[in-house]
Amino acid sequence: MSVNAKIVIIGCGISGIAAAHRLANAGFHHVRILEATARSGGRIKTGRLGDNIVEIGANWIHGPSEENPVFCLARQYRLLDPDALTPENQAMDVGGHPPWVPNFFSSSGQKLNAEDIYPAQEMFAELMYASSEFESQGGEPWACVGDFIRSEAKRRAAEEWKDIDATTRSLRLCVISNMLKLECSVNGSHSMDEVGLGAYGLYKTLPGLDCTFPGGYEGLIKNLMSELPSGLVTYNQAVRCVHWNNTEKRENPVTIECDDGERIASDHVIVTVPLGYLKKHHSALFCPLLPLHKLHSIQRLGFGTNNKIFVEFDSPWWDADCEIIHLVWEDEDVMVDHVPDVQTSWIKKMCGFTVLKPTERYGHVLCGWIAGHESEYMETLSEQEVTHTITQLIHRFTGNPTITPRRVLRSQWFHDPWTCGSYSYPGIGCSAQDLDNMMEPLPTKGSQSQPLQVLFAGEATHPCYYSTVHGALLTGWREADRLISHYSSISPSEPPK
Ligand code: 6YU
Repeated sequence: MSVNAKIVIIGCGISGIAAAHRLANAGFHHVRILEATARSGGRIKTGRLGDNIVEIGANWIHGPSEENPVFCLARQYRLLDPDALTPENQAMDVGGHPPWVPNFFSSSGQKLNAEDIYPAQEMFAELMYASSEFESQGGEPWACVGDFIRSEAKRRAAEEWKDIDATTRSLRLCVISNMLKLECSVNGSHSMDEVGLGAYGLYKTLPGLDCTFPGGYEGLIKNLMSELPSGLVTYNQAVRCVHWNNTEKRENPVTIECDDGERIASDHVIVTVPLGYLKKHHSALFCPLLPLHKLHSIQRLGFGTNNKIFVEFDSPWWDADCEIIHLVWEDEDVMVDHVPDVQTSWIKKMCGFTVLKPTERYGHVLCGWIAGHESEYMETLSEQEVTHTITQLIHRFTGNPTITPRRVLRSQWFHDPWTCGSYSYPGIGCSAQDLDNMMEPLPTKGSQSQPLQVLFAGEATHPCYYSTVHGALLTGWREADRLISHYSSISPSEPPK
């Protein structure tokens, strides 16, 4: 197939790249990507901390197995460690929660006994599993995941832990607060009170134990980019407005207006800007405005902030086999996942650290996780202030005032003007219909205008893999396929312009 239709893709993240790849391979000659920044990859961003490679954005391949296109591409490009390729690794089904070896530290400087904590971890895991079991049909007992977890944990604690001493029971409830904060990071939400219970089960996991890219996630982007025709991407070219349904002209019904004033006439545009950007700029980005049902779905879906704070040490203060460090505040037995005063106690939102492994590759580097408005506030502080607060935190939780981080590096996704947060989650009142609305092309069905003028891709448009790289990639392919089948259905005697 050789097609002359003019297609503009807004955004050079994985979804935009995937769409361009598919279209170029199908014989579309006039495909352009317009990217606001100077780089490809979007929320896939590999950085450096001293000699170490660290991921500022996406970290893992979630569910690395045959069904995961990111895993298949990474394998094809030889970007993975042998461990990740084994059939055993691919077959492990952990339901999105890898069984990491934990260390628990408390705010009074104690390393906690795993046996005291385990029942709280187990109860929390059961309640998270139960949260994903509700249908989006209004039958759920609470509107949000946070209320469901708190009320069930309270009820079960009173029943199941009634015979244990008050101190241990209180500590277990504090552990539940820690787990709620961790879930805020996983979901990219400010609080689990903002995550809808009815739609929580829409997210689907794939088998396979999550793995990383030893040479950095951006290796995937570099390989894909090397297979695109050169000059296809224009960098530092932000789009200001998509003028669609341009009724004067039947040819090129879409005009893309860029920040620098350039106007590009096209037949189709694939919009891949993040949901955070869309929430903030939708009214300026589309002329005419988006239909109301689409706008309401953009508003109902959640898009919060999850940031990382990398900290390097000369030597470890955690166990050799430890993979995750939980920080348990002993004054949080009321099961809270956000702090009362962001400016003075933002650090209490940090749920803990994952340990970068293997040690031979990374040395002693931890990745701290902090979500929500506390995370957004952290972004406004200087690197010195963040380093100082992290150092105080570690002194407090280890009881060792001599530990000094060698280097610190944090991400700042909320203040990235082209992302405005980290990734999407189902907000309160969301349903599968909202994700359908997100991906619906414009003009909507039934309109007399030229079809498929504006198409939508990006992680927030995937019906069950939203918030992931594989979800984003699949949406790019989906929208490319939509155009490919549209042009395949036009008879050769009536070639497109
Ligand atoms: C994953 C992971 N991961 C951590 C952190 C982040 C994300 N994700 P892009 O934004 O990439 O591209 C859009 C482009 O558009 C961009 O380049 C812009 O500059 C450009 N643009 C914007 N406006 C423009 C304009 N006006 N004009 C021109 N250009 C414009 N995913 O698989 N594994 O470990 C993580 C993580 C800190 C920030 C992640 C992870 C999410 C992915 O990074 C993300 O989905 C994709 O990269 C998005 O690609 P895209 O093309 O759509 O947009 C049970 C249950 C719970 C449910 N949740 C499960 C949790 C799973 C998510 N886990 C994430 C965890 C981490 C740690």
